[in-house]
Amino acid sequence: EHQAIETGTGTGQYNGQVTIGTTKSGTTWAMTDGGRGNHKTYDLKGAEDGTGTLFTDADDVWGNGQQSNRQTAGVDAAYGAQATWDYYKNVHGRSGIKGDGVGAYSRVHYGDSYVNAFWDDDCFCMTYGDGDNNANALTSLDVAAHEMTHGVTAATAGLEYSDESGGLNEATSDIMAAAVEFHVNSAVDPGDYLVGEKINIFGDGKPLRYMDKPSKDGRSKDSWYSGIGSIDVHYSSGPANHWFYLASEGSGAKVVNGVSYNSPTADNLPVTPIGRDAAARIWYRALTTYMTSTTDYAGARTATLKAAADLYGTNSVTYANTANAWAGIAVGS
Ligand code: ASN
Ligand code: ZN
Repeated sequence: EHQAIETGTGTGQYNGQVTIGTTKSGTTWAMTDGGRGNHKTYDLKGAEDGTGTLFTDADDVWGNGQQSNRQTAGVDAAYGAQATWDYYKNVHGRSGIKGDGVGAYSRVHYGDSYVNAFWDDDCFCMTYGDGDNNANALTSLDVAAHEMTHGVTAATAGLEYSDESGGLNEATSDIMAAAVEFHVNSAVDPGDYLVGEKINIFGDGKPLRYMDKPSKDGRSKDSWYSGIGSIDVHYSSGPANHWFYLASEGSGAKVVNGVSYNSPTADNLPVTPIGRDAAARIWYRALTTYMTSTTDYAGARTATLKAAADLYGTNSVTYANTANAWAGIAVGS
């Protein structure tokens, strides 16, 4: 049967009113993004396996901003996948997670009051819980971009999810999530260097992680040290997240989009920023060209310097300040 590529309107819990790519078949629209490799969004209806039910609709107007409307979480997940697809396509020239133009899929309403979201290499899909008391779905833009980026990492460097490579894998997801958020920079979710600031995961409104000073969460590390590979990958990611902040914005106090940051350096020397776009381009090129499954912090430094040399030249100010940002997290000198 003929399928037409359409653009629907939706209202998510976090992204507000957005347009989402849909597909029309007969008189019914489906949450299948025809312009982005047919990426699909499914309703698991509390199940913890399978794909559940593809979201469909009679008028191509989806969700109402309330979590009680089943489509609302679907809108945010679909929008997150769409924004992340567009970011990789428009900024890095990458078409889809594998770079082959083929969409993956998202599943929302996983389990009961499940407070997490995850990427799974086996289904090559993203999954989102509904949060504590099924009140704050884990479907914010940065969380979606984080999970989808796990797919990009799996399809490229393949950073193993343990030891220092595991921290770099996690940081890659946080870094690209921040880049996606800044790229969209919508009034309802302006770009920031916070992770999960909208999902109220602790019940006190605080974000899950901070990139300017990762130790603000009480667990993540600001700088590299010998042995950091033995802590949880969501905390050994701290120094690389901190590298991205330092490279993007520089050390010290700064306000970006109304959020105050204050980033220290390991050696107390100042870091001059290269800018967020250069930092993201360097990280992406390092990930896709030079990092491997066992890359550690020292290897990540080398990979980004090679990437900076490719993109900007070894005599560039950008190259020098890329290295200075690594010194700021006690990697290299
Ligand atoms: N939300 C977590 C993550 O993407 C799930 C996990 O720990 N695997 O890292
Ligand atoms: Zn992750």
